Amino acid sequence: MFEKILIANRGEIALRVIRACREMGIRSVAVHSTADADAMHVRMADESVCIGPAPSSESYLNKAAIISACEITGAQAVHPGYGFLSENAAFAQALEEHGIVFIGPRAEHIRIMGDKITAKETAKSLGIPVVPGSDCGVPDVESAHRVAVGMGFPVIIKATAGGGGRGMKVARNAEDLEVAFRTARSEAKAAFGNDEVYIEKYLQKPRHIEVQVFGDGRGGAVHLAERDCSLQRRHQKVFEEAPGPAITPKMRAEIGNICATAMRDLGYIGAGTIEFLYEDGHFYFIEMNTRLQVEHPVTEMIFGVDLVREQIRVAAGLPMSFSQDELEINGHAIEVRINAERLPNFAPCPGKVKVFHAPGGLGVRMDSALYGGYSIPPYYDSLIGKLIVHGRDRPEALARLKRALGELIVDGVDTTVPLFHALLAEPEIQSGDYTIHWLEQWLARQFG
Ligand code: MV4
Repeated sequence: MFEKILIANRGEIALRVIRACREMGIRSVAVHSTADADAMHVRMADESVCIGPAPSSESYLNKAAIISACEITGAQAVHPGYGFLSENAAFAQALEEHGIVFIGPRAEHIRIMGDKITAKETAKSLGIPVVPGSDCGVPDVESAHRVAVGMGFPVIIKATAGGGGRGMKVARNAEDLEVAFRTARSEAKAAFGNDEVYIEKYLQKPRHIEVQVFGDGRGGAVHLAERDCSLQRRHQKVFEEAPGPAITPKMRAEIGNICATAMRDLGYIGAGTIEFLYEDGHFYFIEMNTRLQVEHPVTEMIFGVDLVREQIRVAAGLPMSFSQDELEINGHAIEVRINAERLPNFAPCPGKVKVFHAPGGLGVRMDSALYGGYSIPPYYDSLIGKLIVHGRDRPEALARLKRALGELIVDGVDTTVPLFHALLAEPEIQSGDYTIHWLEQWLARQFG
């Protein structure tokens, strides 16, 4: 096992990894920008190294500085958390070339899933159901037209290098197609420096369902059911739950086994998430994330497993500490993302936190790097905490969420907490009857 791990991240996810390290008797190294000298992850780690100035391009994304920090401190492995370098194949490869272990999948698997056409092709060849579409890059409007007419409108045009919603355009009919195609291309070029696009049948009222998978890279792979992350605003998740309220045990076992088998065949190492759109009883693969996700705690809560510990184990060449038969869902978990943002526009609201009080009690988990007196810097994303609740069933988890939100105090900055109080009063949230469009439509009704 590693003696020392460097965490190439900040905020709550850095604490999450430090905690797993400490329980495993592994020393932790924090890295930080000059803007984060007073951050909790720096205080909580065993050691810390300043790796650059405030902009993440010069610090948390600075591969050379992070590798130097490993060499200075003698860290044998790097945990990338989520975001930043977590899905950067070149970083995983550079670490390997320096004899440092990347705690994540092999660079090759990161690369395959980073290109959305290759990802889809790979998924399809592994037996995962995919959204009907062009199955390869579409070079011009004429080809786009042929593909679209072939499968029927509406269609969606997506950037090959995209993901997470950037560079997507819907064409409702043949008249819309040319503008949608050209706009998608130029946005893709501007955002990713690659103007390749592909086309899919547009699903009109799906849910976003993602299957958690985990592999040991040596012929072992399991699934840990799904999360429903349909409640999003501008492709940012705000509320996530496991298991999915619309998914039956039979469907869960079917799609879960397909995903686990696919990961076994791929020789996948570590944690991964296979994203689907789910509509009318069918799953359609859209993307795979080759990292630990923000919302991983809801899965941990219903299975009682520590996913970061497992990531570290398999990266060190040890087997996973559970098999598929030992994984059983217990109850229901919900996560809400607490952002330092001002409603109704969700404008970032950095600044000094005067008082911070985290909720507690049975079935309550608060993952946050806040403390009273901390100044939230303006340079990074606005996530300041995740409140995760677990109950014996969904109604109990909802009641516990309401109770815990009432205990949370964040004084000094605006947060998204009032949004969750309002959401919990909605019948569709109480019943679990929502799609990927529900939240944006609700926000439009509330705030116009
Ligand atoms: C789609 C879709 C409908 N049909 N693909 C948005 C983010 C990216 N991961 C995929 N996305 C979508 N792909 C087809 N064929 C609708 C979306 C989508 C969406 C997906 C998940 C969660 C929220 C969403 C909000 C708008 C659009």
